[in-house]
Amino acid sequence: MEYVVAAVILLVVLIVGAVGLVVPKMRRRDLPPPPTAGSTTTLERPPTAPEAPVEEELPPLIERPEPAAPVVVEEPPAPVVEEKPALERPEPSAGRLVRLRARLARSQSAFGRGLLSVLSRDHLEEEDWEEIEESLITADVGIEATQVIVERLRERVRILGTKTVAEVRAQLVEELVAALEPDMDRSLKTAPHDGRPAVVLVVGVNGAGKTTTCGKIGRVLIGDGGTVLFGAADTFRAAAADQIQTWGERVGAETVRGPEGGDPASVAFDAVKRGIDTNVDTVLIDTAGRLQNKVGLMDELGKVKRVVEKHGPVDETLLVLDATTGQNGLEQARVFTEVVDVTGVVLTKLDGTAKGGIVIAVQRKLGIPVKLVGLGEGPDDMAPFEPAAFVEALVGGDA
Ligand SMILES: Nc1nc2c(ncn2[C@@H]2O[C@H](COP(=O)(O)OP(=O)(O)OP(=O)(O)O)[C@@H](O)[C@H]2O)c(=O)[nH]1
Ligand SMILES: [Mg+2]
Repeated sequence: MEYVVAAVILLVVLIVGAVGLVVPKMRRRDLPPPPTAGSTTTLERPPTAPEAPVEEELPPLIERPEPAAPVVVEEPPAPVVEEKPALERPEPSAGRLVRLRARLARSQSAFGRGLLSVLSRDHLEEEDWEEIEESLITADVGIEATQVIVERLRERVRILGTKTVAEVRAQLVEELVAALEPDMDRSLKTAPHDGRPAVVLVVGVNGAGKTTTCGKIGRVLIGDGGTVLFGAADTFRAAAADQIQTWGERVGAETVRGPEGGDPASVAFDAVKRGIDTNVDTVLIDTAGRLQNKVGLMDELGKVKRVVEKHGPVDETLLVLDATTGQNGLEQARVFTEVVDVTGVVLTKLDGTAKGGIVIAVQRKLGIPVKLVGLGEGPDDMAPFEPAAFVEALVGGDA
């Protein structure tokens, strides 16, 4: 029995051993031969069956809903942008009188032509000088000023023995310029100082051009890079405040206004206060037109100025005179000056009159410089007053 068991075990061992030797050999035979060094090897790929396209539908990674029918999203209506008037930026004011000269010359040409025709005579007789005098008086130079000018001119012609028309004309121009006192300070005090805005008060009779002048000055100041606030101290009519406010909206200046029929002094006071608080450069106060012989209204104007001065002195009080009112302007200027101490004159509507000589009369009579001239209704039709350019335009021609 023992022999049988031993024989069986031996047989099993032999069989296992034989299998262990044969199977690895069979596997090794399946492998491709190792590449020999230096030979080019083309990798042989075992022929593979062409891959059949995977038809199988893979489940989508992200569950996507079936595309829904396009939903028309209603766009919210575009916000209504309120059309603000585009801010206007005027050109700097330098050299304006030269640009507007043609306009002045056009209206003055009658005066200039008259003078030139007299001056072109060979010899100036007594009546020729009288004619020159008349031309000047007609142009509102004023009797007194005219007499002085003509007297000086005659003297020069006599002493210098002036012969030619061009020479007499040149001398007349010189005399007129001299009569305009070219050395007077015509600068507008509109620059802020002591940490507060400059305050400009604009006064005059009805319809002289005060509101327009405020607007034009505001435009110039803003055009030159400054900031401006308007005080609508004409509380008689709502339309008056609207008028100045419109100017403000066009150039980007705030307007302080009060109730219709309210106290103009308090509106003016509030305007200056607001100007101080908002740190603007210049506050321009437009006042209601008033006749110089209405005592109550002139008192009211005095009060406007006094109340404003609680904030500090007014820097400029501009009297707006309509050039077409002629010598009557002198009386207006005298009374206004007594009430509010006018520091400068703005002569408007010079484009529509041949009476530009009023400039000379105003300055001589009152010693107040004409600082600005109005030469039209347009927003830029205003110029600093320059005596030489003005006289050239007044006399006309370039001879
Ligand atoms: N041709 C011309 N018209 C001007 C000039 N300045 C003002 N005007 C016109 O004169 C009219 C009166 O001007 P306003 O500025 O309203 O005068 P105002 O002094 O404020 O008038 P009130 O407030 O009613 O006293 C307007 O039609 C202006 O367009 C100017 O230099 N030339
Ligand atoms: Mg007005």
